[in-house]
Amino acid sequence: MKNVLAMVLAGGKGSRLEPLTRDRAKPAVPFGGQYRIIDFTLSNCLNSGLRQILVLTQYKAASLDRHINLGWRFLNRELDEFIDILPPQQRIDEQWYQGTADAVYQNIYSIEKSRPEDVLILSGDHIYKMDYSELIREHKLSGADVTIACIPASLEEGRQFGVVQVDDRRRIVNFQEKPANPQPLPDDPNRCLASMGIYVFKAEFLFDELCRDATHSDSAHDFGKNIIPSIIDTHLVRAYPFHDKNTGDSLYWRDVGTIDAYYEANMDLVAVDPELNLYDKSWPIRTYQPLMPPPKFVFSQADADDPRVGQAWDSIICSGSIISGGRVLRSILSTDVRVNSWAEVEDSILFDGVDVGRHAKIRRAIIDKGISVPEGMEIGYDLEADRARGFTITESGIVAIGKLTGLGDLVDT
Ligand code: ADQ
Ligand code: ADP
Repeated sequence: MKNVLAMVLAGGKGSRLEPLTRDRAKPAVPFGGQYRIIDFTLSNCLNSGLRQILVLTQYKAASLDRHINLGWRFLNRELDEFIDILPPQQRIDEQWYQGTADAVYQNIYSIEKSRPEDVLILSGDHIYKMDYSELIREHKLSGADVTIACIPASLEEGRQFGVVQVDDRRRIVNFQEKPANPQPLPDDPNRCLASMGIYVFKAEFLFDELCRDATHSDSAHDFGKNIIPSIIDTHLVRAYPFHDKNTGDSLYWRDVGTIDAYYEANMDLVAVDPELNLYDKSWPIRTYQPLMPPPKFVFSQADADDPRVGQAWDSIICSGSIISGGRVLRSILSTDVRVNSWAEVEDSILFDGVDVGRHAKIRRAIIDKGISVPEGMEIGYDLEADRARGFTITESGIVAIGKLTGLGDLVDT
């Protein structure tokens, strides 16, 4: 792994995750209580033995920047190990990045500095566990110019991805970016083979291709749209089948690109037997954790007729949170959350510092950082009323409440 440089593209806007991406880039969106989405890709890098990692930021990077600075600064530069953030200020020309290839091209000097043999290009947008060292080993052994990690997807999903066709030695013979009619797999008419946007390039080849593409004014300077399709016929581009570190048949790789997908992926974690195991010591997911006291559950027995319970069932409760006389069911509570007496929280995701007032009831909601829910307010029970309050309601009826400008208190109307 010593000669491999990993580049994590972390500049995506994540517009479909609004309002959670109103003030932060998609890779910085909190996940599973104490993580941010990018923690999965960075942990995969570390667990795979990669020690030279560049993170390319662009859109609303302040919170991502802070998270990486606080939680991911432990590698030793004296040993030539680093996780560095490359903000767009260091670009070659004055333009804002165009496509993903442009983002890498603009940082070509930073890449060349570490003289890699191969460059692994990753996205900071996905939740999954993958050992990149197997992909890199196969890439080196096969002598491919580029190796692309691929996963079977439904034809419907295929329209959002790069779709590949391979020959019997897994050479990619056709690549179409987001095709209207994805071509199915030969042995499965309902599924196609999708690019995960994970590429290993021979470094020299990558530099040549980026420089060539930069001179084409009609190019969108994007790996999926331009670079990959243009080299299929002339170079050896191979597909690598994704293996999940969790073993078993299910291939866990989630784009969490919409609020509904994000909600489902979080809710999977509180299932009795989640598809994504965060407790696997052989594949730890690291993050930044603020110093907080342990979570606490307070149950008042002062009055036998008073049903004030401080309990949580089938839930993830992070440090610093206090459930004091409230009830929490199938939910994820991030750090420093308060659930006060007689309040009820069900099937919901509460970010850092959310305070749920007495008698408030919350169901199927996502509530962003620091919001105080006033006493007695109901969220997720009358969706029309929630919409009228300005909350986002998704197709499947999840209520998402973004950070507020101003006081941070919801006003009960
Ligand atoms: P898309 O999903 O459309 O397709 P894209 O928008 O190109 O992905 O973003 C890829 C990654 O780069 C994301 O992590 C995003 O955050 C980041 N990114 C985008 N623009 C950036 C910029 N200017 N600077 C820094 N980072 C940036 C791609 C491929 C498909 C493939 C899917 C798999 O094009 O072929 O199937 O990923 O998800
Ligand atoms: P995160 O919630 O992801 O931890 P931060 O609280 O660090 O993010 O905020 C990220 C960036 O967004 C910061 O630059 C901050 O100043 C800005 N920001 C946070 N909340 C708001 C808001 N309500 N309106 C405008 N900008 C905000």
